[in-house]
Amino acid sequence: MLDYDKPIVQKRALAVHDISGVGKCSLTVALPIISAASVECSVLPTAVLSTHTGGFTGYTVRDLTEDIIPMVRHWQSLKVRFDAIYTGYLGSFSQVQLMKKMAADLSNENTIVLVDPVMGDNGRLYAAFNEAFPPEMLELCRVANIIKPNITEALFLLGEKYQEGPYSREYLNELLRRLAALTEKPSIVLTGAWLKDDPSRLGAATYDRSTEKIDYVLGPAVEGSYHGTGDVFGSALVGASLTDHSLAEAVRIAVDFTVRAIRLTKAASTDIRYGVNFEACLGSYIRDLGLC
Ligand code: PXL
Repeated sequence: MLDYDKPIVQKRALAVHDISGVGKCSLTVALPIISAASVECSVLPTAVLSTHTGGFTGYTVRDLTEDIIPMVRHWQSLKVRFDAIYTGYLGSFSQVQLMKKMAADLSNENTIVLVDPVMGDNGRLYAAFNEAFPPEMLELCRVANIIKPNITEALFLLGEKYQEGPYSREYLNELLRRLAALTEKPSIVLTGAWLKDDPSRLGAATYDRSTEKIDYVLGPAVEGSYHGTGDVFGSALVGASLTDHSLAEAVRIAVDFTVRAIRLTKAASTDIRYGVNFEACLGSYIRDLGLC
């Protein structure tokens, strides 16, 4: 129970994503989930779209690159600093470069910079990106404390060919080690970890930079590729990381939350383009965080 008379210093995260009006991803997911962790979720919107670009056609896009520098300058004039900076879908090279330059200006000495190098899935880049984009994204990954690629994004960062799962443990361990060598600084949370020796489960493989240890955090595998689950998982990871959980604990909480939302959505047989019913799982997420 909260003691309403006790002074609480609230943590503040900055979510840097687009707003896709319909489709449940990016900011429409980050805001409610990070807020559920009792963390203030400030936003730096990178673009406004009518829907996300995965599986819809005819969507509108308004790029907001021009607004990024003035917004950040204003926050600097107010001396605003964030406990976490969480970047996701960045629509252009210049947005990636701006975020790389600005992350330090908005950080304090303990800020967690979590970069989700959103670029593609299932072996392919999303509609807005071409092959020149991954090397730019790699530069942003190098200033992060945690990166959260899926297998497709990890292989694009490494410049390697996509492989279909399930994977051997050795393959994923090596992939993590190569990515760790390439990025030098961040811990890595690799999503879509699906093992040949345990194919009924799916989750994340983690490389903890401080210990160089690799771990697997798995839950039941649910068939189907549900849109926006990367953002649901990433947002839950940010919330858990800012509520005093270790990387391993935060990944466990985020995997459990995402799996529950996917199971509920599968049971309801809704169109996978419209995202997952994470809202119904916020109560159990808050409980897992130990907040009630
Ligand atoms: O969930 C990733 C994402 C975010 N934002 C936009 C997207 C996608 C993936 O397709 O298109 C606009």
